[in-house]
Amino acid sequence: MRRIFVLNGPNLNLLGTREPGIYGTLSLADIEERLTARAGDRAEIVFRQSNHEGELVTWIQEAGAENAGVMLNAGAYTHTSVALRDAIAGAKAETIEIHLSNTHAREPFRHRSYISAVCRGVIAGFGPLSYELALEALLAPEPEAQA
Ligand code: CA2
Repeated sequence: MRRIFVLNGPNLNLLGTREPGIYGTLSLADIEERLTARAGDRAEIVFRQSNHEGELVTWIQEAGAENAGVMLNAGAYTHTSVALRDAIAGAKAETIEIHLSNTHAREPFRHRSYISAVCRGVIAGFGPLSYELALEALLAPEPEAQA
């Protein structure tokens, strides 16, 4: 079964406790549960969160080594991290950048992503549904394989 690493960056462990107007009321554990249920027997979900940039880099490398898919909500590192960008580019794991909020509708410093250019695609602004949409994108057949 295909493995999909769902990697969450800094402060996302606080989801559901503060800022519900921006990030909703679900906790990260709730999102994991919904995603795992949606994946069913289509994929094994490996769901992790870290507040440390280097740990996220290590997990991207791990996903790349086993040819797994990656869904990455890099949190604030999205807007700062050359290290994450290099890890994604080097690992060659198919990676989708995800965000709960629409970062382009927020402060200007959130409009720039260091990682978008090395990701397969970006899904932002749909709350927890962003995670589920990214899962469907990763599991969808390649366009040329569609009927
Ligand atoms: O919208 C997203 O998913 C973000 O990646 C969330 C990051 C933010 O820095 C990005 O610009 C967009 C922040 C996650 C912090 O989450 C919190 C949740 C509850 C309370 C405080 C922070």
